Amino acid sequence: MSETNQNQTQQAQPKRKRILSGIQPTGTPTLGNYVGAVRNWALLQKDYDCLYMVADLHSLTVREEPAALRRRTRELSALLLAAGIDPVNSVLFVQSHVPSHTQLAWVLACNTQYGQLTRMTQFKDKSAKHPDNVNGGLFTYPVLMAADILIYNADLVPVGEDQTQHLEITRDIAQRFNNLYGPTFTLPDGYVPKAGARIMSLAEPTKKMSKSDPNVNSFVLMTDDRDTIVRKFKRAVTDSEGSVRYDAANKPGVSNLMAIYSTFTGKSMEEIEAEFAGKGYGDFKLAVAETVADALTPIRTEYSRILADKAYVDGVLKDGAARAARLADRMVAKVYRKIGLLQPER
Ligand code: ATP
Ligand code: LTN
Repeated sequence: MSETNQNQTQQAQPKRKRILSGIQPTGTPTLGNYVGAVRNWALLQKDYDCLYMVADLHSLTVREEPAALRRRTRELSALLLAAGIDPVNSVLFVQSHVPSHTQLAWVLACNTQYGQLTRMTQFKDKSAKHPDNVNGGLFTYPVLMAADILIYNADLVPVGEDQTQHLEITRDIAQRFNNLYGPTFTLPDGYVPKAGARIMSLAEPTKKMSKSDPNVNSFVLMTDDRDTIVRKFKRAVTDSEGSVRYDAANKPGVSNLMAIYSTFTGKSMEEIEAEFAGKGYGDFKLAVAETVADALTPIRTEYSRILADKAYVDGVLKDGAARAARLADRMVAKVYRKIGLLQPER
């Protein structure tokens, strides 16, 4: 192809939209993290330019042993690769490896109102959970998250439902900044799956399934083996009615299991009700467990293989950080210029 033709072809192709998302290395990801976020991260790679990040700085808001944090950061990276994140076409990196995120976070913090931050439900929840460590990082957490997103001009942010408030504040911060200093940031949209955006705890189905829950029976981990998955689903809290029927308000346990089953099989709630009509919870729980185990087993196998090659994982992260930093550094320089920070001599 001649150079002119090539240029024309390139011009004809619309620019692909950009995605950024992150996950904290606070424990092994659960089925909730998978269905609400990670699975979509892998699927969306086909149509978007994607950056995926292990949010290690965000995880500092909860106290953790340094050695465990280091180990979990590498493990989570390996698990994301095992779940289908393609490190060549997407960018996989660790948040702290790209220092400009924290540089932008400071500027954004100076453009975010105290009152706005006090309204964040995650801040209220986490403060209640860790009353001995209500630190400044927990309070400014959404500002760093806004920086993660805005620094790449991300168009779309795939997350579970619990993060929608953080996306709203991100748009707010971006809008306010653009009004003050001229068009700078893209206003990002959330990508929250229709089904599975809020998988509930198996032990207390009115609470969200969370990887930092102290009760190991409350979650299924992405790395659990088949026997463990079956055991956890068998123990899942249901109700005494004995019929598989969707009613989130009155039958939260059964409805949660139906939602999980639906996201993996594509079946509607009506189809699931028909499938298990006249059958007990035992059969239903086993079917859900087997379906989940079928989906997670290949990821678990791939995870062990990838994690054994530490040099490979570290190499991916090094390459990812370099590619991310090229974009992020440029945005910070632009923001610094716009707000009037004197440019240093180069
Ligand atoms: P922690 O328990 O440490 O608060 P977490 O399990 O909530 O962690 P995060 O790292 O905060 O996990 O979240 C990673 C992604 O997974 C986010 O997009 C979040 O919205 C999504 N997610 C978390 N829990 C669930 C859930 N129960 N159902 C659906 N999506 C979820
Ligand atoms: N707060 C998110 C993790 C996170 C994130 C991000 C998600 C940190 N930075 C940027 C999307 C975009 C959470 O899942 N708790």
